[in-house]
Order: sequence, then C-alpha cells, then structure tokens
Amino acid sequence: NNLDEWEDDLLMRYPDPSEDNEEVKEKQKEEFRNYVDSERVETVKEFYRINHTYQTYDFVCSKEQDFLQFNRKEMSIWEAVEFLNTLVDDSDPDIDLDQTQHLLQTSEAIRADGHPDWFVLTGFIHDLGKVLCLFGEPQWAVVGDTFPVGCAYSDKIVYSEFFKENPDFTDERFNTKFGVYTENCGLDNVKMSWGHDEYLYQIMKDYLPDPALYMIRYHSFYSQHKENAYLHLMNEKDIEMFDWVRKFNPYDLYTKAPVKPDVKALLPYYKELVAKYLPEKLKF
Ligand code: INS
Repeated sequence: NNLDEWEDDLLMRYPDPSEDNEEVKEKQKEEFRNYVDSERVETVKEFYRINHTYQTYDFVCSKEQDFLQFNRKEMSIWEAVEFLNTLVDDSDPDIDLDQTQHLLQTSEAIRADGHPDWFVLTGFIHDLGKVLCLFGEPQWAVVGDTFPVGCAYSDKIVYSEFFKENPDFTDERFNTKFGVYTENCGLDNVKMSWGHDEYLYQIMKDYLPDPALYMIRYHSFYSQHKENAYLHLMNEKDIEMFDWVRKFNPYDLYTKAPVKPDVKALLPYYKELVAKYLPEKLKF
C-alpha cells in the first residue's frame, strides 16, 4: 500500500545517519536567530523584505478566504511529511536540512524530556502547514515569523524596517496601536500574517487539546512569545496559553542542529502516534 511504498522511499533517502553526524559541534543558544551575519543572511533578509512588503490586512483576508475552504487536496499526514522533505525554509537562518528532519528533531527532543504524547505529536506536525508551498504558494506567504496585521507593526519584529514598503504602514485604518481591534480583544479575533501556522491550526482544531493548538497557531509569533510586544491584544486565556507556546519554543529552535535523526528507527513510534489522534486523511 501507499504507506509502505512511502516508507521504502523515505528509508532510501535517509540512510542510517550515524556516520555523517560525528563531527558536529554544538551551537550555543545565542548563536540561533542570527539575522545579522549568519551564513544564510542574504536569503533570509530578502525573504523578509518581500514578506513585510506584501503581508497586508487585505492580503491575509484573501488568503484566508481561499485556503480555509480546504478544497485543494485530501492527504494523510504522511503525504504531507513526504512533501516537506523537498522543502528548505528560506526564512530560517538556522537550518538547511529539509523540513521532515526538522520535525523529527523537534518532536524527539520533546519526547526525550518525557512530555505527554500529544505534545510530541505537536512537535512532529507543527510545520506541516508548509505544504502550502506544494500548492504553488511562494515562501513569503508560507514561512517566517508571523505578526498581527490590521494594526501597527511592532519594531520588535525581525527586519521591521521593511514594513515601510507595506501599504498598510501609511494607512490610517491599520497603522495605530489597536488598528481595527480593541484592547485585549483576544488573539482569536486578530488576523495574523498569513502562513503555515494559521493554516495548520485550522486543519487541526478539532483533534488536539488547546495547548497544542496554541503552539501550532503561534509558534512563529516571536514578537509576542519572545518580546511581549502585543500583550495589549491578548485576553486572559491567551496569556495563560502562551506559557505553552513558550514551553514549545526551545524544542523548535534549539534542536535545529545539523545532526540528522534516524528516520528508520523512529518511524514505527510516529505511525502509532499519528493514528491515535488524527484521521487517516485530512482536507488541505
Ligand atoms: C522560521 C520558520 C518557522 C517559524 C519561525 C521562523 O524561519 O519559518 O517555521 O516557526 O518563526 O523564524
């Protein structure tokens, strides 16, 4: 069947990594999220120039209308995972491995710390929304840090200088502290820049507990979970749930090492885990 074929193919592409992994030196925490002079800085900077120029309030509305109909494709988690092994994220200064490997690095670190299985599963699927690229979407509309649209862009967002090219930056409806929102209205009422987080959240919302859904929906919202720049839009539930988003973050970020996971050994565990929580096919 499909899954077996996929498995054979995957194992061919990811042979036992023990040999290549020997010489990897450990990266210090301060060396992550270097937007100044990392090896990938030119790609990342150009990514954010475009992302910040075009992610407007209207853009987000139109993408939501289109993609939240989920009329593109029915697929299993495994088909989505398979696609991600062809994708390298242009917004990310820390990783040039493909995305399947990033997912396993994240989830394995969560598992090693003895967290509940839904948390491990969240690590394993958290970036699957990047399949948007499979539908022809450009990376600037899929990956990268996210931020609210419809109100002033915070200068705590990476490369915030690029927002001056964004039409909403000078639009009075959108460029004040609250913009189209009201104080502490709750993030559920706030539109975030469009990308893989919101998309996957909408796909998963009936299947996972609230903390998992917050991790998926807001893991790229660094200007809040790291810098606290949008507290004025959050309600009490958001504040409580962001403890989980923060708990998730080190697993997402600091596991981005060039050390490749042993896909073959891990697969049986993840197959069972996915089957426990998710239906065989999901609508994308
Ligand atoms: C990355 C990447 C991630 C996202 C991060 C971002 O470059 O695209 O998926 O979670 O916010 O910095």
